[in-house]
Amino acid sequence: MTTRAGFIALIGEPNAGKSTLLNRMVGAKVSIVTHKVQTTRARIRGVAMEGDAQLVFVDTPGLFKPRRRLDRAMVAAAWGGAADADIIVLMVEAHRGITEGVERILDGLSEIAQGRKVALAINKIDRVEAPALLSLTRDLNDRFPFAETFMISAEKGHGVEDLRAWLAQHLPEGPWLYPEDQIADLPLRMIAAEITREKLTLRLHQELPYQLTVETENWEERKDGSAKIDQVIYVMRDGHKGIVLGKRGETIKAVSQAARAELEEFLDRKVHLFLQVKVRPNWLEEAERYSEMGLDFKDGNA
Ligand SMILES: Nc1nc2c(ncn2[C@@H]2O[C@H](COP(=O)(O)OP(=O)(O)OP(=O)(O)O)[C@@H](O)[C@H]2O)c(=O)[nH]1
Ligand SMILES: [Mg+2]
Repeated sequence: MTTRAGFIALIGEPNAGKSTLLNRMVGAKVSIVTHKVQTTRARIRGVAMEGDAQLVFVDTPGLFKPRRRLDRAMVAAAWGGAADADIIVLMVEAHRGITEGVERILDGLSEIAQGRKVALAINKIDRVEAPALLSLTRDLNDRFPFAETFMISAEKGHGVEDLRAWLAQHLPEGPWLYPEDQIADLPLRMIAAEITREKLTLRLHQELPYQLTVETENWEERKDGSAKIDQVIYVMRDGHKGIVLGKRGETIKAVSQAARAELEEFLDRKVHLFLQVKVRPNWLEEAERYSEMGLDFKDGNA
């Protein structure tokens, strides 16, 4: 049997639907998704099988103009993911078209592509009419020599099978990189922290989600089969702590309940989740916070 295997980097602007597509390809939620930009902070690998091919999808942080150290580290992680991949899939939102951000990505892509196959996935086609898609496809292909264009809805599933089949055909021949039943390459404690961060991001407004981070401090397997998970939410100011806790602790309680429910489903067992909020004014400048997130602190150097 000839097997195929390789890495497929999903890149695009924040909110393009990269994590949604990764989860759909894998058939499980391994990367968090929100309606807000800059949700994904590090590279997240998800594994999918298609016939004799093993597709290792690499979800990356969105590409945007970085301002802070964290932003720079995220953008570096995204370009690094693309540079290491066998195939790159650029995701563009159908209804937004060629934005300034997309233009910048196309410029960067020309530099790093170097003979690598790059496919275009126009996502969220459920939001536009067909004629608009044709002209967008033409305009994008005029700007970059994409190997193939796909029109998809990562959320609804349209076109995803065709993309998967094409990717499987174009991966290099070689042995599988992960056991056949593995779906993610991310420590459980990190997935658990990401789930909590998703619930926080969904409930908190404006800049706050971008000024906090979540870490799993302790994970204890109990004799009764349950897991006791302790997590810390680092915020930058006292006032932020108050907002995260909410009136009479209502916000943190809701976050904790939602995160625990999802963790129980993911782990398929009972979970005791304990969240603690700590004020850490300088966490954005602490190397340890970056390694916990799976980012390289030095990538954030200005
Ligand atoms: N209508 C529609 N919405 C979609 C589709 N795919 C993703 N979305 C929504 O777009 C939003 C962003 O999706 P994500 O998967 O988090 O996007 P992302 O590219 O990973 O974003 P970052 O991690 O911030 O870079 C979410 O609200 C998704 O539900 C789609 O095909 N159609
Ligand atoms: Mg994402």
